[in-house]
Amino acid sequence: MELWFTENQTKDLRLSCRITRTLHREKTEFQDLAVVDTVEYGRMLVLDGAVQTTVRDEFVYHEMIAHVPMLAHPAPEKVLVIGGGDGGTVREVLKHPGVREVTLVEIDRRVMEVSRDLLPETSSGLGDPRVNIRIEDGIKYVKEARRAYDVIIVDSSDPVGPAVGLFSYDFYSAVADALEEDGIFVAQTESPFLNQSLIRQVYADISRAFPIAKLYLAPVPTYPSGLWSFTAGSRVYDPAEPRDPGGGRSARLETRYYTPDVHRAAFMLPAFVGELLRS
Ligand code: SPD
Repeated sequence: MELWFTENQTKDLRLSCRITRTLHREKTEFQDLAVVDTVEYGRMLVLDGAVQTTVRDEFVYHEMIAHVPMLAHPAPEKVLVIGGGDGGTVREVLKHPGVREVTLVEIDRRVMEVSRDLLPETSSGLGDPRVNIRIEDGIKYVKEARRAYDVIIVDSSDPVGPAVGLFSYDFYSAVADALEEDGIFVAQTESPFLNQSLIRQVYADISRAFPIAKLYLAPVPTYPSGLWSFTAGSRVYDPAEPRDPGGGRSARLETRYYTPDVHRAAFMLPAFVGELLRS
């Protein structure tokens, strides 16, 4: 008998992966949580039916959401990650030796607990002494922080359920206040093929909250359409430029996707995406 997991990516589009087993399934306080073993992409974390991360392609997403802001800032020491309870973004942030403290704010304790049990490669940084884990609402947390972080990364799920408020001008403006004057913010901002009106709105809102707003792209095969966007906001540094004189910082990073050239190239947008941001 064949077993398949199917994500309804839109009402007219599905991604199906053959699975060998379901390791975990529960209804948490916030969402439906599952972990399955797929044949093509390895172990997969699924929230409310949507793929969050797979062992085989997670490096692209986590390296690009973490190293772009971390390298665009000249010396990040204090980092806040909102969402990302699987730990993949924290693992990448910790690769920067100058980091003194990473605060991870995850609303759903079970995402973190299950990831620690079943996704050991992804969650490997969560026990690091520099990591401070808070199980609470990221929106509330950010509203109470002032000039506290060099980098803020929003590694959220899609804008449904608990993540809706993370895609709003009010939230981006609170993020701007929570950052140091020269801090950098990045959020995952969905698919340029399938979520065009959302991307337009998010880009407009981030541009209102920050003098510099830039969108960049990376391929994530298991996310809807396979092409994913991230949007960065900043008051001082250009997020598209790695601040790495002599190449020392990036040379020390162990990465499989990120390089300083990939960093710059990710901001070179295809015509239809550039058009989307101008419309
Ligand atoms: N369509 C799913 C998008 C999920 C983006 N965030 C995933 C979290 C991985 N750390």
